[in-house]
Amino acid sequence: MPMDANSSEFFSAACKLIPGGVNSPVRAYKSVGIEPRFVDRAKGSRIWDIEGREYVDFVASWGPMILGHAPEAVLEAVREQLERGTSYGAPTCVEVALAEAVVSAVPSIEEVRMVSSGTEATMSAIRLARGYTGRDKFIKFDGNYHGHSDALLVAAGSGLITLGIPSTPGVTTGAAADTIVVPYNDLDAVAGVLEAQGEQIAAVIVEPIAGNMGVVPPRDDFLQGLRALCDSHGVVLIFDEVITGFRVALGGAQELYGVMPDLTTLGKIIGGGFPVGAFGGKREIMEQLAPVGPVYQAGTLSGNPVAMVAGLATLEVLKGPDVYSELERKGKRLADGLCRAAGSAPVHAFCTRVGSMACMFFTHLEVSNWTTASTSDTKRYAAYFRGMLDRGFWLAPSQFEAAFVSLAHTDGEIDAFVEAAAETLKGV
Ligand code: KE4
Repeated sequence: MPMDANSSEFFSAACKLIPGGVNSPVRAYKSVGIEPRFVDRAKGSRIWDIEGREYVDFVASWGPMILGHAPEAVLEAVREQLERGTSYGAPTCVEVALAEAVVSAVPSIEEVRMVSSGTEATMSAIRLARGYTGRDKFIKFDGNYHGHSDALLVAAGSGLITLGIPSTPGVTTGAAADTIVVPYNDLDAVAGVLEAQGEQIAAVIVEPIAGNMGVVPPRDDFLQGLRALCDSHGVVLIFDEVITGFRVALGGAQELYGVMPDLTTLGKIIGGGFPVGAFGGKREIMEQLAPVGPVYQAGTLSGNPVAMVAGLATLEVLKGPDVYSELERKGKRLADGLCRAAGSAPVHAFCTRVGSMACMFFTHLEVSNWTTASTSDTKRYAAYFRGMLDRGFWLAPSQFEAAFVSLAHTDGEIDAFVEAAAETLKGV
């Protein structure tokens, strides 16, 4: 492939070598009606495509780049580690240091196991909850996405919703048989299932702030209610904080809302841009894991030193003063601006936000679950996406994702985003 080829040439070559030309479906831009642009590089809040066009990035690699791209602190730590080797498959001091940072930051975590993706983290957390309780079934919420392990690919959100695949071939009836799906923000539905089958239910897994059907905050009593219901039925409460962990507070959504899960899954930010996932929680549950307990889980590159130093350097910055008040200020500036822009637009659109994660919905309805989120006009979102891209703003190519503000975004860039959105909304 000539290196001076353009995105379209690279994409047609990629499509001959990689299914759909991408290594993760949502990147194919299927729901926004154009071909994807190939990225050349990124730094801070900016990203450049191979045609040399510059954009202000609000995808942040789907969440990890909370400091902005290629932050010096992470580059320095990674450069130093590279000279010492990249993977040993043996215990290292730096994975203890990252475990220490996670345990001290996330209120409910007493012990944590590192893995290499959010999918691995949630798959392992479900297995651990089943092993700990001796029960098979678990509850998830429609529109929540927890990665692509079989039992969790049942009415999942994120890519599946975007690609319009209600559930995916290849997941066997048996694999999905123990997964119960209820509407998000619906405590009565959870109570009903637990009343009927509580003694068979190992866990409830939830995105404490939904980020895979657009950004949908929990209703006031939702998380507290889940905690109480799980307590009364001996069910493990799992917060999937792969997006929200270290995003909405240093201690994640559980710190923000003051609700303690039994297990937490993490990913994205704790890898600082490298492949890392983690699951952690109560010692009594975590010690059911091999080699201490009987529940097996393993991984060649789990705790990989390069990824560990990148994650550690990222968390060190996030532990600094005023970080989350600054992210809150920037997130609010963006969302307030977008609400103003939407308010004066000819279309029905509104912005939802928690902290530095936000999204623009194109629907008349108040969005509280997948049923209401799915009424969004995805064609209008696609037109909004294309208009923003043409004006130099890099957004998630799906109505059912989040936009992320980083510490690197300036007020000027946020205001320019709002101005471009006001312009774009006039024409969608
Ligand atoms: P990964 O396996 O992609 O690292 O994590 C899966 C996962 C688990 N839990 C939550 C709440 C998640 O949001 C994710 C993955 N997020 C999507 C975007 N919303 C990743 C982007 C993609 O699939 O390409």
